[in-house]
Amino acid sequence: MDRTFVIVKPDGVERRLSGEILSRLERKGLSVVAAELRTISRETAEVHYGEHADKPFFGDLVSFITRSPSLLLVLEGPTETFKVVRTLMGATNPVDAAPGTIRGDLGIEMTENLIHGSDSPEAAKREISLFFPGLS
Ligand code: IDP
Ligand code: MG
Repeated sequence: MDRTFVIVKPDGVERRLSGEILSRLERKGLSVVAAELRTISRETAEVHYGEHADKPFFGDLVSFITRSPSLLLVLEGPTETFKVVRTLMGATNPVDAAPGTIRGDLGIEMTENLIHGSDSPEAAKREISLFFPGLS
């Protein structure tokens, strides 16, 4: 089985959409391997979003992702799980995200786009280790 890492971001939990979002991922055929409601620390957020450290929105991004609890998920499916999740998520900017996707159906603003999903198998491995170091 193939695993990826997902975050229902603070806006999704605050809006009580964590069940809706997890339900969409489960209905697609993915299984929950690990789940935790956790307020992400600033240190972890800075490592997680390290690729964006030089972007003008980095400070706001770290403040946003740490502002209240997120639902952290490790999900498993038969193949290309990261891509399955990315397809269900929709485009980064919810304004551009297709109807039927999580961001397309549930969001409007780029800074409050509900969900993170690893963007490659390598990122999935790295992010699972960062957030769930004890997971075998
Ligand atoms: P992704 O979440 O679809 O993988 P990334 O490009 O990796 O998109 O960006 C990470 C997160 O940073 C996005 O989900 C979004 O919340 C935020 N972000 C990306 N680009 C911008 C921007 O131009 N302005 C503000 N926030 C942004
Ligand atoms: Mg990304």
